[in-house]
Amino acid sequence: MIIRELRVTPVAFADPPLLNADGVHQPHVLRAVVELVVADGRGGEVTGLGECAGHAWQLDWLELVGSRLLGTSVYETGALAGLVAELLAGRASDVDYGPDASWRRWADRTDPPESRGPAPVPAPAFDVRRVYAALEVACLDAQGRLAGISVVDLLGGRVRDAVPYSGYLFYKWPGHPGADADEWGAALTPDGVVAQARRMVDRYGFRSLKLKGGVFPPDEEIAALRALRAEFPDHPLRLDPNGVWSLKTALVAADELADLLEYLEDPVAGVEDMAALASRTSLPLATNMCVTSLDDVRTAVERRAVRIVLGDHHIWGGLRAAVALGDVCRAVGWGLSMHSNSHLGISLAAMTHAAAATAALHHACDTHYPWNEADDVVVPGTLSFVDGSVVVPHGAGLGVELDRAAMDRLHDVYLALGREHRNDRAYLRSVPPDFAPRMPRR
Ligand code: GKR
Ligand code: MG
Repeated sequence: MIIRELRVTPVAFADPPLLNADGVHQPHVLRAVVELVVADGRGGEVTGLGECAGHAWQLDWLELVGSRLLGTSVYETGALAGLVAELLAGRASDVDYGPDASWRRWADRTDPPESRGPAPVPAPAFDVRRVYAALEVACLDAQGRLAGISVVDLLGGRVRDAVPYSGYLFYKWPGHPGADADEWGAALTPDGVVAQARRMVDRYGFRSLKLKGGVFPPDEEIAALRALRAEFPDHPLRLDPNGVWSLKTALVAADELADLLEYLEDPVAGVEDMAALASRTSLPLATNMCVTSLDDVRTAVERRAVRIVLGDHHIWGGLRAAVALGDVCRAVGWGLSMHSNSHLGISLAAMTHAAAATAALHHACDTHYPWNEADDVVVPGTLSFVDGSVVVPHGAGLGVELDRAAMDRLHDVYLALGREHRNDRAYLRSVPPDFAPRMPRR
């Protein structure tokens, strides 16, 4: 079953002004839809779907790999991983990440350097895995379509029929500057966060809640968690400041949060500060920032830095790697959760298949999908949240179909934008000072 064509279509979909430690989400998220056209051996073909971030470098690298994929077998994902690594080896330093690519430039953050750990700049291998992951998902989707079986079965079979997700709460402006308020409205106070959570829970049935923190001073974020606890006495709660707290701040905050949280995610940056905090709090610490590959496991275990890791197939190198992470976590005694970034339905389906095949995953997974579901590229009807969970799609492969008209529309949006990178920080800085309410900085 030979690969005939790789099509990569960059798209841009609408996103609300969600605040994070780095800035604020821009009005559109850049993603890419990967289509792998494979001969079915009977004179026809199937198309496997994948999805990844739409940064310019990722598109360039997919294009580079695409030209060498043609004629290879869709079943040989091991060889594909080797090919991707070989073609992309050493390329990270050649890539133009843009003059103000904030996600790469933690070094120019405004908080004092002594309050930070090592900058979480991804190693080249990190980027290579991200390219491979999109292709591996498309290969598995195609394999499933060819065999008439589900991706979860290619991953070893399901251990659950439906995957629980957490409601992912964000501090939020009422709308993008210059635009009307969106349907979610503002969330800039504890009451605003609770109202957002109420809406999420009522609409999707989430049974766990995560607040993206690192936006306001810690005591305000702790107040929001207390308000959530009062409103949702039985929901496990999480807070994720994305590593921007100093160790000193985190020690105080951890004491206050000890009776409130299921886990505290990346309160400080770097494995050493996480370890220092872990040794002085009973609160479980989780990460998707200081353990992002197998290379990080040994140090994190030795330093006892974390108790929960958030996997993510986009980052760990595909669905099989995401499932295998469960075995690693079980072996070293870590809990496993799942990280998310803004994504479309192809990735939600992929995340759901991986989680359904991972016995060691005992925490509800993160997803940004409720923020973006109105602008999806998959045919509606397959993916929905019931009691906070997504039922594993039943069809062959990922079980979702591409809505080509929707993809074309979002591709036109991408072209009209003319933007090639995500830059939350530049967007925050571009907001006129008289826009109210302006995000307070620490
Ligand atoms: O979407 O603003 C966001 C998040 O901050 C995202 O970029 C993070 O990667 O959700 C993520 C996390 O858990 O760190
Ligand atoms: Mg996180």
